Amino acid sequence: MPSSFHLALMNEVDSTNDEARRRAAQGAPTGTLVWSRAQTGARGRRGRKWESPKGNLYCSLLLRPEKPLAEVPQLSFVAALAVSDTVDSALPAGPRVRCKWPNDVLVEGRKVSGVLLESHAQANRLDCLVVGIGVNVNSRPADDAVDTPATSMIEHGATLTVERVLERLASRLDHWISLWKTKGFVPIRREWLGRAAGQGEAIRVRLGAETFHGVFEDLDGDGALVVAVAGGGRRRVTAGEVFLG
Ligand code: BT5
Repeated sequence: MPSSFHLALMNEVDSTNDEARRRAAQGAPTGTLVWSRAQTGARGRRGRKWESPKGNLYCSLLLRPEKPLAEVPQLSFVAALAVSDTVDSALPAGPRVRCKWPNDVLVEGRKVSGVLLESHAQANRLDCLVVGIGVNVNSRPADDAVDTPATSMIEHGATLTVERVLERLASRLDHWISLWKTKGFVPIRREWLGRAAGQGEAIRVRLGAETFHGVFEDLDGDGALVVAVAGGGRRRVTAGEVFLG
C-alpha cells in the first residue's frame, strides 16, 4: 500500500462506501481504504444495485481533500484513470481498455468496473469524500441482468489475484490523486480524453425521462460531457446515462 493509505479489510459488508462513511464519522483519517471480499447491499449510481459476489474487487477510499465542492466530480475521472491503468497493465496486449463517461471502465466495449463517488458536506463545505470502486476480476453479471454488457478481467486473459489488483489500483490511485491535487483537472481531463470511448461518435443520452441523440464532442473543464445535439445545438451533460453506438 502507498504510505498515505490505511487498509481496512473485511470479509463481508453491506457496502464499502457505507462502511467508509461510518468510519469517517468516527474520525477515520484521509486515505482509509476499506476493502471487502464481498458486499451484500452494494450500490451503483441512483441506488442501482452492484453485483458483489466473492472473487471481485470492492473498495472505497475515504478522502478529505482541500478542494471546493464544485471540483469533487473530477475525482470520478481520477478514479477511472487509476482503474484503467490497473486493468490495462494486467491484460495481455490486445484488448482495448476505455473510459466511458462519467465513471465506467470498459474492455472491448463491456463494463469491467464502475466508480461511485459520494461527497458529504456541511454548510456547503466538503467534509469528506468516498470513492467507491468495483472491479470484476473473476466474474461478472449475465447480460440479461445489466443495462450495459459486463465483462471481467479474467475473460480477457488477466490472471491476477484480487490482492494484486488492489495493490496496483492503490498505487495508481495514489499517483493520479497526487497529480490532481498539485496540477488540478487539466492533466486528468487530457488523459481521460485520450482513453475515452466514443468521442466523435454518435451517442444517446438519457436524462431522467428525457432522451436525446447527438455526437460526443468533448469533456469540458468541469467534467461535463459536451454533446452536439442531432438537429442542432450543443448541450453540456453533468448527470445522466450515456449509451454508445
Ligand atoms: C456504477 O454505477 O457503475 C458504480 C458502481 C460502484 C460499485 C462500488 S463497489 C465498492 C463500492 N461500494 C458500493 O456500494 N459501491 C461501490 P452505475 O453506473 O449506476 O451502474 C450500475 C449498473 O451496472 C447496474 O444497474 C447494473 O446494470 C450494472 N451492474 C451491476 N453490477 C455490475 C457488475 N458487477 N459489473 C458490471 N455491471 C454491473
